[in-house]
Amino acid sequence: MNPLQRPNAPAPQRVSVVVVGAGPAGLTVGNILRRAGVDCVVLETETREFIEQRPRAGVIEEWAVRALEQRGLGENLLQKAQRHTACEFRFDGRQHRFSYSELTGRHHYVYPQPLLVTDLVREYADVRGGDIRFGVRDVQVHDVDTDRPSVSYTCLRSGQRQVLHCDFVAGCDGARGVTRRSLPDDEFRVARYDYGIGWLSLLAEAPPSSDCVLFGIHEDGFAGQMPRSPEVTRYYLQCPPGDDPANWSHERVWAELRRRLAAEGAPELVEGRLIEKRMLDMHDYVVEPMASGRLFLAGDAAHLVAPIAAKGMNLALHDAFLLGDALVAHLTQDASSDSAGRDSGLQGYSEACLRRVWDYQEFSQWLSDVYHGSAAGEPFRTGTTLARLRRLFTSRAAAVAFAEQYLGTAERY
Ligand code: RFL
Repeated sequence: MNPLQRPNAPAPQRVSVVVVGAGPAGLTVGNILRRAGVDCVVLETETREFIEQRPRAGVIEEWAVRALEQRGLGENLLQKAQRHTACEFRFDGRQHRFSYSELTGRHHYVYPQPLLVTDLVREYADVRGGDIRFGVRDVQVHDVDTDRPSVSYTCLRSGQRQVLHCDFVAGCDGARGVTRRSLPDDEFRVARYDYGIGWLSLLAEAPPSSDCVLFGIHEDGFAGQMPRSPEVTRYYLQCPPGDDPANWSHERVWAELRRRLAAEGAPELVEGRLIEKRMLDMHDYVVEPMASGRLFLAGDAAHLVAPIAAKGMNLALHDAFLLGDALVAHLTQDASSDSAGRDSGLQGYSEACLRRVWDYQEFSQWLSDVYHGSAAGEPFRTGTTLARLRRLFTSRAAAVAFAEQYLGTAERY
C-alpha cells in the first residue's frame, strides 16, 4: 500500500529537509541547517543513549576540527581532545617514531566518536531546538526525482506511520542504511574493493602504552594501538577474514599484541579487560554520483573506507559541511537573486566530495600494503614493504608526502 494513503495515519507534515541518520554526518548537517534557521527533522533508528555510547572512531583531522569550530560545534572538542603530533611504526624489532608535526606544523586530534556525537546531539536538540525522532522504524524515501519528495516511517511508540513532505532528503544513514537504495538503479554505480583481510577490533579498559598511535608491521600480521583516552585504548589485530572473535581469548589477544608490537626498549603493553571484540572484514565502496534529484547522500551511506587510515568519520564530516552549507545557500537565498550562486553548491556537491573520497581511498590502499605486506608470506612483498617503510625515515620528500596524506592537508583535492 502507498504509505501516503494508510488509514488512521497522522496528518503529513511539511519541513524543508529530512535528515535520515543521526551519526556524525547527519547531526552535522542538522546543526548547520538549524543555525541558519532552516527547518528540518532528523530521523534515527536507535535511541539517544545508544548513539551517545556507540564506540568507533577517535582520530579527527585538524581541518575538520576547524570546520566544526567555525560552525559553533567545536567548543567541547577543543577543550577535551588530545593533540597528537606523531605516530610510531614498529618493524625490524625497533621503534621508528614519525613526528609529522615537526615536518608540517600540523597535528591530529583524538576525540572518541561517542563524545562528538553527544556534543552534536546536545547542540542540535537542546541548544538549537532541532527536531530529532529516535527509534523510528521502516524508513522509506519517496519521489526524490520530483520537486516534492517525502520520507515515511513508523513511530515506535505509537506504531503509526508518519509522513514528512520536504524539499530535500539528506541520506546520512551509514553503511547499513536505506537511503542509498532509493537511488534509481540506472543513475549510479557502486565501486567496491575487498582487501581479503580481517581485523579483530578491540577496546581495552587500559591506558595506552605509548602517547601516540602505534603500527606494528610483523610477519604474523599487523597490530595497531590507537589511544582513545587515559582509561581506554583501541587495538587491532590482523586475522583471516571471517574469523570468529570467540577464537580470540583474552590471553591469546594480549600475547599476540605483545608479540606483534614488540620493539627494543619499548614499554610493556598495559593489559586490561576487553570491552569490545568484533571482527571487521576490510572492504571499501564508493557510490557515484552521491546525489540524485532531491536526495543527497553523505558519509558512510555514500562511501565506506576501511578503518586502515582512520578516514571514515573525517570524510563523513567533510560531506556534511559541504551539504549543510549548500542546502543553506539554496534554501535561504532569494530565488530571484543569483540562482547560479545559490545552486552551485548542490550541483557540485557530489564531485567536490568524491575528490577527497578517492584520495583517501587510495591512501588507505597504500597504507594497507604497508601494514599487511610483511605478513603475506611472500619474500618479495616483504622486501618492498620494508623499503617503503625505510623510505619514510630516509627521504624527507617521502616523509612530507606521507604526512600530508595522513593528515589530509593537501592544498586542493
Ligand atoms: P554512522 O555513524 O554509521 O551514522 C549513521 C546513523 O544512521 C542510523 N541509521 C538510520 N537512521 C534512520 N533510518 C535508517 N533506516 C537508518 N539506518 C541507520 C544509524 O543508527 C546511525 O546512527 O554514519 P556517518 O554519520 O556517515 O559517520 C561515519 C563514521 O561513523 C565512520 O566512518 C567512522 O566511525 C569510521 N571510523 C573512523 N573514522 C575516522 O575518521 N577516524 C577513526 O579513527 C575511525 N576509527 C572507524 C574507526 C570505524 C570503525 N568501525 C566500527 C568500522 C574505528 C572502527 C572500529
